Amino acid sequence: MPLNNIKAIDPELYKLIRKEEKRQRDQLEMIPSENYASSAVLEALGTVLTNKYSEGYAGKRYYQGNDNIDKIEKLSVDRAKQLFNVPYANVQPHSGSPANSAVYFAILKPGDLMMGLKLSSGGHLTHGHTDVTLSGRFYKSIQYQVGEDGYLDYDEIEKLAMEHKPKIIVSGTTAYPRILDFKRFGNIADKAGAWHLADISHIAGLVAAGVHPSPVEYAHIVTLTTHKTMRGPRGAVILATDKGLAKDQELGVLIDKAIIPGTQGGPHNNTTAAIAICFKEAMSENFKDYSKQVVKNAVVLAEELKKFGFVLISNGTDNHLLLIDLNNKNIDGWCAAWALEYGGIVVNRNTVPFDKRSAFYPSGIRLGTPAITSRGMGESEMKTIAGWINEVINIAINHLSDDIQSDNKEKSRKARADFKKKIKTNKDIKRIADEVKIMCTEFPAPGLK
Ligand code: DSN
Repeated sequence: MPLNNIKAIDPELYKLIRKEEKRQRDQLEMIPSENYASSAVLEALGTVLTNKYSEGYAGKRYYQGNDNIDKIEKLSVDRAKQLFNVPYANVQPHSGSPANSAVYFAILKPGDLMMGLKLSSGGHLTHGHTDVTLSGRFYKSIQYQVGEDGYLDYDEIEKLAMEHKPKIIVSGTTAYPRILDFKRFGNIADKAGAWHLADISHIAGLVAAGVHPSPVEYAHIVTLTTHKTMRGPRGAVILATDKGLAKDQELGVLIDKAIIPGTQGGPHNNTTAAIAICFKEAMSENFKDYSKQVVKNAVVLAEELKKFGFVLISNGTDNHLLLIDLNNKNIDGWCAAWALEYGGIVVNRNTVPFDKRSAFYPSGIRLGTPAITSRGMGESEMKTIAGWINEVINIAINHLSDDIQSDNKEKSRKARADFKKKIKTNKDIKRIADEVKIMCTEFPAPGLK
């Protein structure tokens, strides 16, 4: 992108944006919730649509001058309905957390009981995590977790649901590498008399492409973000299904009202347009092939990492992500993630189920294939990447000191700073970062070409 005006007005910011572009170009983006939006999506985000206020919905706005915005929002809504085969869509949520909050606002009362997957088992903050979150503070919450094998235990979920009779059951994950049985979740919700919200933010692209089973037949409401496997702009969508409208024919009205005036003001119209583009792109054969490759790549990466002795939660993956439990390697996720970043491989540290460490210094790392697959990388690159990950972690292990795990916070902080310094300047880590860069040059990223 030219960015000539930014360069003229704000050279300091211009440099930072160019640096971030370079980072995204030269490194392997392996955070599973990230991706490269297409040039068309990026263009839509930078249009004059950002100038307009449009509180309300098409044909019923509180501001004048919305004829064009009405048509754009309608296009986006119609494409959402077509892509996911649902009768209702709201494309205005500013992102995933506001989308979930709006759903709760639409159908729950403060103090109602909700049920979702525990954060440390791969759930999300908005799925009822403790009272540090809105969902955990304004609603009562019970949480289910994965079993020792890393898989969801549906009998246990059913037992919990029947015992507590929550008003809503959320099926949805942010760090779960296996197929979700939405049919079983739907049956459990029906039996318990609960609403079933499927939060498919992570797997939305795989669902749209038919690579992961769709929850639409079994959930009343579906939420998704548009920037992860969907490969669109940073945004979110709420869908109501036929099953949801059968439970309450006013469901669409409740959700509309929960967005505005309930929890948001004006929609971000530039994002709405970019979502319309993203959904158009997702209807292509190309996107289906891409999504299949995302999963193939994740499976190969998992198998290769296992050969190096890495322990994967649930022993592998069915989707776009892997969760590595580093306990057997005696390195925590913080040290591993920093070492990998210096080696040009960007992942995020993550708790693993039943983690004994904190969320800030957890036992695992989470990595995924959506962004690197958008660059066109395939199985052979996954093998190379697994080799680099193994090499980096081994180098990192050789530079750990006992003080890193000290209970003395100051000692630990200093030891971690020393570790980072040593790893950053390590010649083998630098060599790997250079090798990564060469591979990245061979696979230009969409939107950065
Ligand atoms: N932050 C997202 C993720 O990385 O999974 C969830 O909101």
